[in-house]
Parts: sequence; C-alpha cells; structure tokens
Amino acid sequence: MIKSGSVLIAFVLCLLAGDANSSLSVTCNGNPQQAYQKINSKYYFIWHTKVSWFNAAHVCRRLGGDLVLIESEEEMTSVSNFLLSQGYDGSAWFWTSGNDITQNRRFQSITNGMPLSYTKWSHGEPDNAGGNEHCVHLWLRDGSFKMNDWICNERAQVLCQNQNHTRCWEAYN
Ligand SMILES: [Ca+2]
Repeated sequence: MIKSGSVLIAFVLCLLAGDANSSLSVTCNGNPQQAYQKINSKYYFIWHTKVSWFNAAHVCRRLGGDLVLIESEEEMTSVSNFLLSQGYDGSAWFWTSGNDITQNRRFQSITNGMPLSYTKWSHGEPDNAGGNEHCVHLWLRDGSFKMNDWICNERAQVLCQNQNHTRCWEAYN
C-alpha cells in the first residue's frame, strides 16, 4: 500500500515536472537520447539531416515520435513562428506526416491514419507537379511556413512530434 502510494506520488510529480519543463528527453531501445521541445501543447524536434519522406517517417519513430501532424491554424501558426524564431528561411523544407500516396488528392496522415483535418497550402498548392508529388512538407511562403506537396523520394529536413507521450513511456525522464 505504502509502496503503491509512493509510486503514485512519484508518477504525479513526474507529470508535474513534465508540464513545467519545455523539453522532453526520450530514449527508445538504446537509440541516442532525443530532446523534444514543447511548443504549446505538443513536443517537437527537428531532424536536420535531409532524408526522403519514407526515411523521415522511420527517423521519427526510431526516436520516439512521429512525423508531425499539424491539426489546427493555431498549431500551424505556433510551429511557423517557432521555425522563424530559429532562423529557418526559404531554404529549409520539413517533411510532415501528410501524403496522398494511397489515393491521389486524398491527403492522409501516416501519424494517425486519418484524412488531414487541417491544411494550410501555400499559393497554388497542392499542384502535384509532374504528377509525382505525394508527400507534404513545410516551406516558407508569403511570410510563414505553409504546406506543399512534393516528391516523396526527394530529401528534406524532418519535423517530428511527440503527443500524449504515447511512445517509450517507460523511458521518459
Ligand atoms: Ca507541389
């Protein structure tokens, strides 16, 4: 009884500590520790090495997260403002979880398996240029980061998220 109570208190303290911090450190199955940064209600990290969209999905999972799923105007704005504050400019492109690989023009998220509930396409997008653009990334257009469909095998940096601590819970510290 005492032991379970202590565990509960430790658990609550852990939750409180997590809320107070603006970062989260995750280690999954011996991979290097990954620090996520809290922006509003979600944790994110940027993988700077440019990789294909397919590789990006694996990178995020390997490090305890998922490709980012931007779900609202509020989230899009806060993510865009964060990227701008970090000095990212028009040369920085970031893969997201959006794609229409399984059915052309029906964009879904590989992170939650659902149709995208929110999109913020840049002007003229998605245009499926060349008939070969099926993965969604963020780029800086008209003063803020917005979405574009692009060739999945092209390489970009990666924006991963961690939401609701659904992965590697036992490894959080
Ligand atoms: Ca496009």
